[in-house]
Amino acid sequence: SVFNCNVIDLPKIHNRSGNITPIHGDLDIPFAIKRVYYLYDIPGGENRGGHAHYRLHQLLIAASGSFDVILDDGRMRKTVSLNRPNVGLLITPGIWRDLVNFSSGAVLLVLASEHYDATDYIRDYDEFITLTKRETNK
Ligand code: T46
Repeated sequence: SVFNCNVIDLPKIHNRSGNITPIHGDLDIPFAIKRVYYLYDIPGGENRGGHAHYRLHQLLIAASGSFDVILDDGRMRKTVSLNRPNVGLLITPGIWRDLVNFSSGAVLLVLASEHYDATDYIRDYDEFITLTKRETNK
């Protein structure tokens, strides 16, 4: 559920010449990292996301700038604002996400537990709701 999608404080090594945030899979975050990708050059007013995943675990980081993540488990919604490079949002499988309000120059860094797999996406919201209902009735 959205209750399992928590914000994680990441390590920060600070000195007068700036900061470093190292992230170790399985240590700083609860999954091994198989893929890294980042979204950038997002035109003003554009939204991303609009899907859920069957298996993928992800950590979303605002490496630069800011954006809002609307999480939806089929029962409840919660919105998380990301705006610091040493904070990550964990998204567990089965959560619909919409990414909105990107600041200009925002960079969204994603650490992912699986390689890219187009069949892992649920891109139809009605289908997502049907699947979450089936899940709760088990
Ligand atoms: C997510 C949010 C935060 C690939 O070929 N390989 C990849 O690793 C990715 C991530 C995407 N693609 C292709 C698939 C589409 O043809 O890139 C195109 C755009 O992908 P999508 O419409 O899924 O983009 P977003 O920004 O809506 O979603 C992406 C991730 O797909 C998704 O897992 O959680 O970023």
